[in-house]
Amino acid sequence: MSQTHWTVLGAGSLGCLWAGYLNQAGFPVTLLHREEVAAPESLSLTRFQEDQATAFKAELTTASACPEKSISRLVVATKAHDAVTAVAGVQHALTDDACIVLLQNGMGSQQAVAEKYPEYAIVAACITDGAYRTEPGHVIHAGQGISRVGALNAQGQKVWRQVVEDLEQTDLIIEACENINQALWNKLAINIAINGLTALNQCLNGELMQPERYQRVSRLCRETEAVMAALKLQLPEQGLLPLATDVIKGTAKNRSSMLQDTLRGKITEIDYINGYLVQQAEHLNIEVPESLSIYREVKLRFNQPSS
Ligand code: NAD
Ligand code: KPL
Repeated sequence: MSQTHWTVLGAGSLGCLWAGYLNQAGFPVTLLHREEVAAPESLSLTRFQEDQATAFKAELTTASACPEKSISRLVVATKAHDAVTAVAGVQHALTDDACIVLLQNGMGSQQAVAEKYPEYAIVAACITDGAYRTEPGHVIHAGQGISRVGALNAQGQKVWRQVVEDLEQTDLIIEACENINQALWNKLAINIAINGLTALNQCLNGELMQPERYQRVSRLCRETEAVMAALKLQLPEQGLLPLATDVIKGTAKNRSSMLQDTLRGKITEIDYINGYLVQQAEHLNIEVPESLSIYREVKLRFNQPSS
C-alpha cells in the first residue's frame, strides 16, 4: 500500500472526516488546526451507520510550525471564505510538486486558489457526504455521499488520478471525475435552489415544498439553467427543478449547511453559492433577480461581511 503522507488543513467536520478515513486506511496524516485554537485532545471517527467511535491518529500542529517544503499532498478543509488565506499560511511548507485538494462547497474559492497558485497541482472534490463534530477532534459521518474528484488546472491533470487512487483505498466513496467543473456546477445548482431559502425561512429543506417557497425554488432553478446554458454546461433534459425537488424531498428533515451557519451566527457561504451565480450572470449579461435578491437578503439579515 502506498504511504503518501497527507496533510489536512482545518480540523473541522470535513477535515476530521477525511483525516480519519485516510489514517484508518493506513496513511500517515498531519492535521493542521488554527494557530489561535488549542489542538484537539484526542481524535475519533464514527463511521457511517456505526454506533461506536474509532480512534484515529494524526500529528496535530499548525501551518506556521510546518517545516519548509514538507507537504506534498494538502487537503484544504476550511470553509470557502477561508480557503485562500489558509493556503497562503502554509505555502512555505509546500513542495515544488505539491498537490492541493480543495473540499469547499459552492464555487469561486477553488478558482481563486487555482488562479493564485498555478504552479501547484490543484484538484477539487465535490462532496455530498454529511459530517459533524460532537467536540473538537471527534466527527460523526452522518450521511453517506460521494466525493467526485478531478483536476482544476494543468498541473492537476498530471496527478489527479494518483490522488484518486489513494482516496480509493479509504472507505469514502470516491468517483474519478473528468469534468469537475460540470460536477461543481451540478452541486452548485442544488445549493443555489435550497441553501439561501432555508436560511431566510429558518426552515428544514423539506419545508421548501410550501407553495410560495417552492415558486422561489422554481425561479432559482430557471435562472441557474440560463447561466449554465450560456456557459455551455450540460443540463438535465427535464431541467433543474425535478433534481432540486428530489434533493429537497430526499433531505426533507435536514438543516441545510447555510441554515446551520446562521443558527450559529457564523459567516455563511452565500458569496460562493447565489453570489457566484450573480457574478457569473453579470459577466454574461443575464438577469438573475431571484438569486440576487436572496444574496442581498442573506447578507443583510445575517449581518454578513461584504465580499
Ligand atoms: P467547519 O467549520 O466544521 O471546519 C472548517 C475548519 O477550518 C474550522 O475548524 C476552522 O477553524 C478551520 N480553519 C479555517 N481557516 C483555517 C486556517 N487558516 N488554518 C487552520 N484551520 C483553519 O466546516 P466543514 O463543515 O468542515 O466544511 C468545510 C467545507 O466543506 C465547507 O466549504 C463546506 O461547505 C464543505 N462541506 C461540508 C460538509 C459537511 O458535512 N460538513 C459536506 C460537504 C461539503
Ligand atoms: O448540500 C447541502 C447543504 O446543506 O449544503 C444540501 C444538499 C442542501 C443538503 O442539506
